[in-house]
Amino acid sequence: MDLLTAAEKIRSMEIRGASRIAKFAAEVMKEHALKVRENFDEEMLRASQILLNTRPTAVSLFNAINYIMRYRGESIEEKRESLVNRAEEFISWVESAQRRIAEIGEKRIKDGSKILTHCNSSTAIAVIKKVHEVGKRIEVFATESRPRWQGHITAKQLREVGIEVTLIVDSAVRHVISEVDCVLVGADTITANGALVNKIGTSQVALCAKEARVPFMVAAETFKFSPKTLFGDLVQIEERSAEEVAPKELLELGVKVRNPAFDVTPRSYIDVIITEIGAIPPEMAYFVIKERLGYTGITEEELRIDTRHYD
Ligand code: RUB
Repeated sequence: MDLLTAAEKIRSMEIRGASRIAKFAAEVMKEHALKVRENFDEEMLRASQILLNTRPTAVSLFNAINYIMRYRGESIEEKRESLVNRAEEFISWVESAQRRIAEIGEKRIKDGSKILTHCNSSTAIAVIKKVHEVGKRIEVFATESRPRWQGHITAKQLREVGIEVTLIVDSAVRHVISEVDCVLVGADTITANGALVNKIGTSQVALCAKEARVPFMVAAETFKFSPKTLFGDLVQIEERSAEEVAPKELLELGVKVRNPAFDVTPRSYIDVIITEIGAIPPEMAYFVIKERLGYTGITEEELRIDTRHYD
């Protein structure tokens, strides 16, 4: 697949969800590196830019590209080999992290639980499927997740493995929250101060959960933590087209539409973040970025150099 087709698949959301986007970008970078014959550095930089310009919010894409672009080598062949190895390492990180998160997360959900989830997170779903696999009886409330209806994908994926699922409209969360034992969602980005950026509506779910004293859990691989936020960068919230929300007739009347695709849940609403290195409080985000992602002792300037082509 050529680079522009791949980028369009992410932009149009044919490939979506923070983990899938990151893994797909790694596959595309690898495939592209295998085709490059000359000007390897420039060509891979160009590929990075094209992929990074697709969707702005999920830091997993940035972390994937940043990881892969730290290839080393003198000759083009050495560089290619190093890049391909790093892309493959990243892909196996995605796969193994999700398996580990499922094992850790399963223990946090009791037999007989009713779980509410929002949008379609492959990581949250991996946990829910694991709970079902080990024989606990569970039920899931899945929100529709307007305007793109990712909740339908969630409902289908859970139903296909025999899990009880009830689909609700996004605005029914407060109505059903008293029947729910825990909320489990995925993440697009976790900031240095432990805030969660995830599908629009997540913060309303968190608000309802807090008021009803229902635990709010996040399933997120460590590559969803944002190094850039250490230096004060704000996470860019993607605004998508009005056509996703409103029919043509309304738009023609001059009705304005806002369509933010993500929102921010402050850390005080989050009970635990289940990562592949453990179930941690959101306050640990800083250490995940510093120690796990290897930004130990790095200065802002070094981060800028490291990622200058991604801004
Ligand atoms: C998807 C979304 C998901 C996260 C986590 O948004 O918000 O909750 O990406 O998913 P979109 P995963 O559909 O706009 O990409 O756990 O699969 O990484």
